[in-house]
Amino acid sequence: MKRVFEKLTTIIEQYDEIIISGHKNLDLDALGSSLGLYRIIQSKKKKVSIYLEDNISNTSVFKALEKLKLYHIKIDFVDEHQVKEKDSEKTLYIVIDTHNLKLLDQPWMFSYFKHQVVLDHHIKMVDSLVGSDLTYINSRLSSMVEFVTMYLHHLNINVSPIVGTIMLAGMEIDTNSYNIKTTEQTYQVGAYLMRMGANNIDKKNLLQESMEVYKRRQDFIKTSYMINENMALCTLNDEIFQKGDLAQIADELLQFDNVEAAFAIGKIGPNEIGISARSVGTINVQKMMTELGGGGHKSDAAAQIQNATINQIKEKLLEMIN
Ligand SMILES: [Mn+2]
Repeated sequence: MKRVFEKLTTIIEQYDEIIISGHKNLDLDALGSSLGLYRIIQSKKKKVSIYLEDNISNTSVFKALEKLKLYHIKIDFVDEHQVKEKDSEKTLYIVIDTHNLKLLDQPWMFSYFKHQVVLDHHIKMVDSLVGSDLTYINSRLSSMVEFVTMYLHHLNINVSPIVGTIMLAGMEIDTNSYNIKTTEQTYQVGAYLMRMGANNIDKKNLLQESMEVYKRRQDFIKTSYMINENMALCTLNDEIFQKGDLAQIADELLQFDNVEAAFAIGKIGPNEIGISARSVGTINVQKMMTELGGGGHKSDAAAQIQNATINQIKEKLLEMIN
């Protein structure tokens, strides 16, 4: 990876301003690696900011942002409007932890900037983003935190203990607590972050709830089934959920074999049912959700229905599909 680090350094040095962006539904790996990279760019005396989506749905990320404030770590986070004010020719846009345009919170940003870098560790897709300056996709890495920590190590740059903690937590999430994609290097990176002062109590606190939420989501995913040859459905129980929970389940169902569209239906209020729909792009779910009174995009849509039951919405959906 030494060569990539050197290339990246050369690229960073060419720009006065750089924006880092993770994927939508930002998680701790995307945030942690962005923070590490932020530190590197800052050390090169460049203006740097991290794009942050409007609604943070991930509890761990929310907690991490609170912790940064608590420890007085100043990070320049920017929103969509602030990004629009940046010079699209002179600013470098770095996408980290995804190489899928559809997984960007604001897909327009990618082509808006003339110069881009794409850094990811997910298995390469056919329609992957290509950065004008650099594309580096390495699926042997456990996480983008692993990559950025190796980079920090290469440059001999430190991060603050709380950033180290967030990074360590991000790596733990992506490796499912060092059970998958974990190599000798992953542990070395963990050791390096501990040396920076990463704190296990803070880390546990960041992860605690999210692990429960994760497991709960997995339980529902287990009960999901195919409604025809290319569509999957998950119906939740009688508890009240957040709209974001439904979206995440539908999103996750897309990763399975043959699934081109996925739906999650559940209660989002005492008298309100929510349905979230996702597609890989081949099936127009917006049309379906519009019929249910909702809307969205071709591959990402939802509807909220008052005074209905989960079963009624499920039946409507099945009717529509048949
Ligand atoms: Mn990741």
